[in-house]
Amino acid sequence: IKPAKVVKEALEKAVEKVADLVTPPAPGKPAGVSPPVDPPNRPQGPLPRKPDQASPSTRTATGAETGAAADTRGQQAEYLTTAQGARLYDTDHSLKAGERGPTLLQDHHLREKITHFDHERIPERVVHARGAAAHGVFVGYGTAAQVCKAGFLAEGVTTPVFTRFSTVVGSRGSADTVRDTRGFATKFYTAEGTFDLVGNNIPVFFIQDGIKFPDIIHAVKPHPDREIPQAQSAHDTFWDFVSLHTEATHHLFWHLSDRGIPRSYRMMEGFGVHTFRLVDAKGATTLAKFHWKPKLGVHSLTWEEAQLINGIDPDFHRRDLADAIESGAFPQWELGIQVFPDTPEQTFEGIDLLDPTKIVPEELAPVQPIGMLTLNRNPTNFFAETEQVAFHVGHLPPGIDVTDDPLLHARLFSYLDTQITRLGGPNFAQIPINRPHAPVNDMLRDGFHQHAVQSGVAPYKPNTLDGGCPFMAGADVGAYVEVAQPVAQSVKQREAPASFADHFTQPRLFYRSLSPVEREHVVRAFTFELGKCYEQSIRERALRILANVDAELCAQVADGLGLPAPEATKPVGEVTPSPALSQIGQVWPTAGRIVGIVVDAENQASLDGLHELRQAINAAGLTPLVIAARGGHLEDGLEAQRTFLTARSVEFDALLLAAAPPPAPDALPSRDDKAAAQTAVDPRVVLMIEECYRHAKAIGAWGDGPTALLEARVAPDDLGIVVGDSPAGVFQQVQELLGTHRVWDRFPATVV
Ligand code: HDE
Repeated sequence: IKPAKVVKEALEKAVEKVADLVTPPAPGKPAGVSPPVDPPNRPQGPLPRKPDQASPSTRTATGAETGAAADTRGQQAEYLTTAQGARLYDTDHSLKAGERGPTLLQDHHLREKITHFDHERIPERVVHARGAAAHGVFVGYGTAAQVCKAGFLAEGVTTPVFTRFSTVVGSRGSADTVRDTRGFATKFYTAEGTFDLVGNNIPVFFIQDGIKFPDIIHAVKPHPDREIPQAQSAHDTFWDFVSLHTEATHHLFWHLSDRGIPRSYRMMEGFGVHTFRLVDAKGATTLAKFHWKPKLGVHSLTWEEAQLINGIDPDFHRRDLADAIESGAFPQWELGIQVFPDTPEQTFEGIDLLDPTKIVPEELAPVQPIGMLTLNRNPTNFFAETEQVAFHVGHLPPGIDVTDDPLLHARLFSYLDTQITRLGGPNFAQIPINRPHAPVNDMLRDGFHQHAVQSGVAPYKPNTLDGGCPFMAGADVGAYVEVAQPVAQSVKQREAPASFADHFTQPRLFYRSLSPVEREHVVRAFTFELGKCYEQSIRERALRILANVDAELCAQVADGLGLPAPEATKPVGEVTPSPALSQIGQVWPTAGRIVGIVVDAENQASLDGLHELRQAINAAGLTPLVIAARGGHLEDGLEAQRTFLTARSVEFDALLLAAAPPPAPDALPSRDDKAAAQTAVDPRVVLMIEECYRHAKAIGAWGDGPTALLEARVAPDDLGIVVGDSPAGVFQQVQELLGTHRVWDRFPATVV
């Protein structure tokens, strides 16, 4: 009798649950309009976007504009099912022999759910594990047609793309703003086959031959014994390697410059690094280097900001990219090429074009624009798209070929190889994000995760049984034909050419092309990184390299380390600076910048004109964030988006002070009330001002705002401080200052 009773009760409970599911929604509560307080009991639309994301315009690229339904969520369909499509009535309780009894092995739903979960993680990328990506479009200008026949570069041709940015060293969960090189990989889904431009934000690389890649990566990754430090280059194994391996010096200088700590993925240049060979419609060839030029200019964080952000918002770059796209501030880059005659020597002005540790200064070979990239849609699912995307330098369309750069050749092997492990077999090209948009008709068969149901009996060539199909194409119908490049009669050997031997002239060229403030940052970065090494011999060896590049730089770093500056052993001569290498000195668009506005809810005057100010900031393409002591409602249509507890200066490109808010009760949780009472302005606001000042940011103030400035010991007439009567007038001047990114003149550089 007892078991029957238990079964009956269980059935009754199940029926009750099913009845719950079909209960209609409360009247007057339309689905998906406002966040439900209680969990919904019927399918509803996705939650609305948060207010920050709705500025500067409420436009998103998720609708008809791109044809993608980014808001589609699997969870929105009506009933939960198993992977086989059977509807479920309960997913919270395992099937048990009685309420308190043991769990039954026959519970297929439990086993399917747990088994799938157990296998949810795949190996992260061995390098570039941490990344963020977006969809977009590339439009060709047609200007490349003279040198390259690739169809996607023709005038007005629009090609869908997917771009993934990344750090190199850190693991998938590491912080965004570490000092590192950034990956900049773009998949062009062209009509002639996929083209992957797998580049970095630094135009040179640490090594000249791919066989050394495992060495440099083992050196920079965390120490194998304790697995520390995470996502850092400031440690002994890295400096041990690069101080012994002088061909890394040029990349090292870029890595330690402001390029190693970008403000945003949207504000980075990208480089294909290697020299490629372009082929025109008649078969003539040209050598070329690819460059991405950001419309917003190249901007960086300060080192202190970068370190703070790693703790405060480890997702800073990922969030910045997604928020900008969500708000309609679509980032753009112009694709450009430097072109060189395809001579047998493959050199230009004495620079070996096959050496990936060398640049060709833009003043010698200008970057010529050939198209525009716009990122306009966020991925719908991080794992399916950003994690599973597989780039490969060998994915080339007709018109783009490789050269004999030995680094590029190792890469041509590595990407496919690593993806077989990472994506669980050879069929990853069938994953939606990797599927070419050109028709695929291969004879690759079977293997793990085969999704195609291939018909026919003759996946081989030649055949008669499948009608001889598929046939070979000629160049006239778009076949990819490698350039018939002569190969030098030579001996087999493991050697580098003599033209790869100069490791110091170009680092000097880079360093001497920077403005004094940028050079000062490089000096500090070397001093910081070497200061973090334990081994004295490594520091001394690194200084010997610096002595060869620039005696002044070496002396300053040596001074910081408390070591004597060594003499140069292979000093290089004078160089002609390349102004294009400096990121400072130009005025850039300010779109997409974040402006913090400090208000005091108790002081009505500080709220006056805020609506208009927010509108003006939005209209200028920037994002205003109102900061108050408490979150929530301030007045009609005005909410505080940050509080003194959640806001930190590093989130803002500029700070506006509409008030000098007194200390809130939660201002100083770790200090006694007496100390708090002595402060006229909330100390967290004071800290925000101090940090913005130190990080050379523009600060504006009106109303009581100047009082807060004084509390932070910032003089109202100092450089980059704007004090005025009206919010709009102050913002206008602050926006002008933002055009140059920072007010560097506030702190004149001490380096020569
Ligand atoms: Fe990569 N690199 N790389 N690399 N690389 C990978 O491929 C490799 C190099 C770059 O967002 C891996 O799928 C070797 C230069 C980017 O998914 C791997 C060598 C440049 C990304 C690999 C290099 C890059 C990768 C790891 C020396 C700039 C991320 C996971 C011969 C031009 C792509 C993967 C993404 C990823 C190998 C050097 C850029 C292991 C052997 C130079 C942007 O295959």
